[in-house]
Amino acid sequence: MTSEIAFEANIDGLIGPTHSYAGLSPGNLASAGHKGQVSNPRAAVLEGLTKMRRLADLGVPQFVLPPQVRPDLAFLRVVGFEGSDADVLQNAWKTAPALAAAACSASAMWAANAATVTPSADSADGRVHFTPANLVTHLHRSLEGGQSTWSLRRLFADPAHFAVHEPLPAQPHFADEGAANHVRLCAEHGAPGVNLFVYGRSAWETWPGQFPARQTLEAFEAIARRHAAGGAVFARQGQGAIDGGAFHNDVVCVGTRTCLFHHQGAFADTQAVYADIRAAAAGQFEPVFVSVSESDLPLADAIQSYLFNSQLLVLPGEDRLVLLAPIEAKENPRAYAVAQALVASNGPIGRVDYVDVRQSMHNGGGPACLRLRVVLTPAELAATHAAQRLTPALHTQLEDWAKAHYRDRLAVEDLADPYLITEVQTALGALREILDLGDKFYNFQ
Ligand code: SUG
Repeated sequence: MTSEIAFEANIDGLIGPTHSYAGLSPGNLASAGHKGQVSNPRAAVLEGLTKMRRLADLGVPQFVLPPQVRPDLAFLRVVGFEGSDADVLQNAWKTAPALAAAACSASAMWAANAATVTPSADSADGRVHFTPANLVTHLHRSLEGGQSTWSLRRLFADPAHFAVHEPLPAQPHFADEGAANHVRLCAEHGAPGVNLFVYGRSAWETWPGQFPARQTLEAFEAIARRHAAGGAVFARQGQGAIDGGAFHNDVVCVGTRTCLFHHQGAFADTQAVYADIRAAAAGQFEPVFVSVSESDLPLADAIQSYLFNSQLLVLPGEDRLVLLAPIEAKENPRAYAVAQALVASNGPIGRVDYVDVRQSMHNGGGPACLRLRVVLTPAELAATHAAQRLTPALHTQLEDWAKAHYRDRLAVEDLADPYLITEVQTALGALREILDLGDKFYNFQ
């Protein structure tokens, strides 16, 4: 246990070269709405890098999580496709396009789904604990857990400070989507916190809605148990929120320090959630709840604008929190009015800034989806893999790398192009050097 000064580091997923719009996520309205459109992977990765650079320039420790290998030929071989790499990809697209599309998705970019994290201030053994998410609800996302585990173990390798667990058993009972459904509140980052775990269903019930409830209570109970996480509060998502397109809680809720900012419909029982958080925080801090009503911001606008899928930041030299929202929240008149009112109200949020991550937004991934938050003490920060920390020099190097290797146009049918396999492997081979990931990091030579 520690209450020494600590920082919230951001680990952003570097958007991969196969970023595309295949409409793979039922319940995610943006993904369905952009199905079949032509993507621009180069613009996507550059948008992500610009966001990372902005955070680093603001004084936030910023790290890069490398893309995973896609197309995932190992997966296609497991499900019966044989022959050369080109044969495997082309036959899969010909005879089982749903499997082929899943194998090509760049969805590991959404690092908020990479893992659930318990900082050392909250864990019984004083280490930072990670449980990579199994993401079993959607096939394309279920391919991520193994590589995410591997990747987090590279970045957080020191066992004296970090424990990167295995994902939970990969079946619906333990359906887990990681930090997208977890909010940590605290007096300050290094002090013990309240860990709010938001679930969509219990493992024993059938979800009555039209869209899947992706997170089970049992998954979060297991994670809280294995991390020995203090201050645990379990809250049920509002069914209306999931039915309206909030497939993760971070589409309608974000929290930092003492502030929980959420849509009125985020939770099944808001007053119970407030009472449980207050009880868990007693003696530590007084939580501040900022709820936005349905009349000020209808759920449909919250989901279209992604106002809540923002990064709520503690910045050096700023008294109040800064909300880094997607540009779509500025363009939606209702969301913009809410943002303006927040700042004027003299509450915990002092400024709202905007960032353009449109390529990711079109698949339902806003600024908050692209990053995994990890609270680190100075000693823990020093124990991370330094080559993955974003500096101005690394930013420039990664921009040049992306411009050299990424296409600026990718239609879904282009994913069947066997040349894409070589292109991606060449790009990732170069990235492996830039980020000093080691020869064995990727499963190709
Ligand atoms: O799981 N979209 C992702 C978006 C994840 C957003 N993350 C958070 N809310 N934290 C998903 O639905 C769409 C991919 C496609 O359709 O090609 C996708 O997987």
